[in-house]
Amino acid sequence: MRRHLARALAVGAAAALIPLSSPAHATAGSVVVGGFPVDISQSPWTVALSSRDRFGGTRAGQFCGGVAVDRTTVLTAAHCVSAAVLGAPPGQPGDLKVITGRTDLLSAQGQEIPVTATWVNPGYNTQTNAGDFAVLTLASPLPASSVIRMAAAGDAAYAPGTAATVYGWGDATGDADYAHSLRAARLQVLPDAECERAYPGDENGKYAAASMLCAGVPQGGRDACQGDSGGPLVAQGRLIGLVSWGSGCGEPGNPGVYARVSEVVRTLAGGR
Ligand code: 4AZ
Repeated sequence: MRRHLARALAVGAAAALIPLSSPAHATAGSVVVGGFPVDISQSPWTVALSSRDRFGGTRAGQFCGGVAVDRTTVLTAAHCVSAAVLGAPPGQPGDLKVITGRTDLLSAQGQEIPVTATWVNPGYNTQTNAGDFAVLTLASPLPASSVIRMAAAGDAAYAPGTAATVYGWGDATGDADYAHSLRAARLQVLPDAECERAYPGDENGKYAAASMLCAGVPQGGRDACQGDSGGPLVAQGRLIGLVSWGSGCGEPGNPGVYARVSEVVRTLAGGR
C-alpha cells in the first residue's frame, strides 16, 4: 500500500493540482469512516474551512476541518492552507472562511466568518508532515462556548488507551463519499511504539512522536479520512490532535496520524 498523502479535500479548481483520489485510496471499513452523525451543538468548537472559489459551492466550499481554541483563533492543518490548496500564498486568505455552528453543510445554519490572517507553523515539514498545524485569525469573535481548551504536554489526555473522538465532514467510506453532515468516530490514543511500528519511515510515512500522535482501534474501521484534515481529536474534553495524515482510512494496523497539540501550545507560547 502506497502512502496515502495527507491532503485537503481537492475538488474543482484545485483538482488539477491535487488528485481527488488515487489507486492507493483504500476502501475502508466504513468522518470520518466508521463514525456516527453528531450535531454541532455537541462539538461547537468544530468548524469547517470553506473556499467556494477553490472547491465550489455544493458543500459550502468545505475542504478541511478546524477547531476554535480562542474566540478569534482557529487551528487547522498546515497542509490545508498551502499555496497548492488555496491557490495563493497563506498570507492572502482569498475567500477563505470558517463555518461555525452548522451541522449540515447543505443548510444555512450558523455563521460564515472570513479569515483575516493565516499563519503556518514555520517548522512544518511538507516531506514528513511533521509540525502540520496553522493558525487562522477570524474577522469576528465566536461565542465563548464555541472554544475548546488545548491539552498541554503531560496532560493525562495523551496517555495511551485514552478514549478520544475525531470530528469532521470528510470521506465517510474511504471511497470519496464526502459527508454533508458532521460525523464523529470514537478512537483510542495509541502508544508511540505502535505508531512507530505502523509508520517506520517506509513508503507509508514516518511517525515522529515529538510532533505527532496516532489514534485508532485495533480492528480498524474507524478513522479520519480525506477532507477531515485540520479537524479536532478530543479526549477528556480537551483538544489533543489535529487530523493530519495516514495510510488509507480505517485499515487495521494503519492508524490515523494527528498533529500533537502540546507542540502547538509549546510553539505558540514561544511567540510566533
Ligand atoms: C487526508 O488525505 C487524510 N486516515 C487524512 C487523514 C487520514 C488519511 C488521509 C487518516 O487528508
